[in-house]
Amino acid sequence: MVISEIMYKPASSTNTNSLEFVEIYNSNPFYEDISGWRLSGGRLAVCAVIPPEGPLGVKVPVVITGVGFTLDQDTRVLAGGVPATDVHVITGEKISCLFEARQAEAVVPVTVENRYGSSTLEGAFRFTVPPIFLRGDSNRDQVLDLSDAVFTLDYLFQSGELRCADSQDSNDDGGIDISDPIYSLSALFTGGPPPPPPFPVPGPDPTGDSLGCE
Ligand SMILES: [Ca+2]
Ligand SMILES: [Ca+2]
Ligand SMILES: [Ca+2]
Repeated sequence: MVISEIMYKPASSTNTNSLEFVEIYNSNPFYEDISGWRLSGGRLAVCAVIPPEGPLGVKVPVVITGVGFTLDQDTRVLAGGVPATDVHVITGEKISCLFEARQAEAVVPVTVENRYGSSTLEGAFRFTVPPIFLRGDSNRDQVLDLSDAVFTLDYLFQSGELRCADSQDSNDDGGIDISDPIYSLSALFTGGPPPPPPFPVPGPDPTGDSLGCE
């Protein structure tokens, strides 16, 4: 016996043929009794939220891992009861989304809902007071100068130390690479644009990302 086709939730149509159906093919030269057979839904479970914490006051991009994830239009994600936005089901085991900005520290459960039901992971995500830093100030002496670009180059190419990933992300694109010291050098010496906030005054990162700052 082979299930050769499944039409699940066909697009609505005036055509009377737009029905849900399962096509079963029996290549055996005898009848098969399928009474009592059952197609069951998948199992839905939330396993983890990555990263497990993020700052207050900004939308936080996260990836949720688990099993039984289905389709974007079928999926709702809640962080502490608040619907997440930008929900994309990447695979059956991975969802990306944005948690809405929060104003108070909290540890919240994260829930995924879809056609299989609902699964909640308690204590899945922590909203914390965001770290304060000065963008571009890689060595954390509260000033942006040549030594910061050198510090980041050292980190990238000489196994140098990482003090605050957020501050080393000079161009605020959510990653640390060669473009960051180049951005700082350009701002310092060739009239390039200054680093995005927080600069020139220390503050929290206004754009959520997976970088952190101890
Ligand atoms: Ca510095
Ligand atoms: Ca960067
Ligand atoms: Ca950022």
